[in-house]
Amino acid sequence: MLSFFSLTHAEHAPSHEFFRGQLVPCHETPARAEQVHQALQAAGHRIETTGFPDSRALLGQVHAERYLRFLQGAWADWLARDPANAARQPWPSTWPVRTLRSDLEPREFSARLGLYSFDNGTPLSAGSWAAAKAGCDAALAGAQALAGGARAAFVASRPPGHHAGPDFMGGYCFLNQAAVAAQALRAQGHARVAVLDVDYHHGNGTQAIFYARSDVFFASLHGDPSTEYPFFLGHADEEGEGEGRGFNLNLPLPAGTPAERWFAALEQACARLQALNASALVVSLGLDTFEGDPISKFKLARADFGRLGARLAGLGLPTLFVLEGGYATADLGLNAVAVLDGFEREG
Ligand code: OKS
Ligand code: ZN
Repeated sequence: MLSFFSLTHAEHAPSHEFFRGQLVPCHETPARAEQVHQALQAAGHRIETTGFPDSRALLGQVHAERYLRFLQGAWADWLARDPANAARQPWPSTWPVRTLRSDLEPREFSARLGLYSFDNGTPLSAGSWAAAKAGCDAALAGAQALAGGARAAFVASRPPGHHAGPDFMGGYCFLNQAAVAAQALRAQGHARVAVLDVDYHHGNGTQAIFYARSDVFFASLHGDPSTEYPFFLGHADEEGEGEGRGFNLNLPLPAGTPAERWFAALEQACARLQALNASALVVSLGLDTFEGDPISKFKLARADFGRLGARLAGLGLPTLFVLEGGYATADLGLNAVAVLDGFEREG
């Protein structure tokens, strides 16, 4: 399968994250993308690494301009505060929850970081904007490949994107590559695009971006937010609002869910997206549903990823896979290839 991958991903390389209140080495590392890259090459998939189109205009359609301005300038602002910050990671200090105001942007850097974050688990480094933006450019290149007649393509970018919402970062995500891809497919003339999120974690950012829209259907299978990150979105009663009512489907599953139950939920999502006549599919391909994932609790095995690819090929839609989470780094590339090979065997 034709794959798109920007080496710029490596410029996003923070060292530590807050994880359940402790400062620990990052789970989301450059080695992840390198593993995927190597596995794609070893399996004979064609990989494009340069010459991607500029996704800036599309970014303005899925993210707020003031958020994009903040993120693009964030590292320079952090350094302007103190040159010694080059060797430090910034963290948000205060979040505008509930009764606090979020219409104004404070001048203080850590407060602005809080305004545009929903957690303290999304470390920023010098090249975070460049890496995330390059991932969106790769996503646009993937969408254009579909317009050019490709049956499917894979965007192997990092950092991931599905927790990034209209004006916030979170969960290792800054810019929402899957949303950019869906928006690009809409602009190509697909009247309804489906985004199917199979990452272990609910794609709260993607849901938020499209919640009031009927032209992009969002469906997600994920760990039940009553115990699993991101905790504050992803329940079954979130069905969309206004024009978007009926175009959001959440299928939360308990931690420990085995493959058969997971595939039954996948059938529900597939049935809905077919009933809604989606003509193109974006798959937020998180591979942290793997039984060996260190931070997640579903039980999919390598062979299940092949079955997933084959099932999605059966939908018969132009399909763009976009890499999201997955932290069993040594297995990540083989799991990704299993999905793509399963798709190509069936398609
Ligand atoms: C750190 C964040 C904890 C979980 C992040 C999950 C990232 C992910 N406080 N999303 O799909 O894989
Ligand atoms: Zn995840």
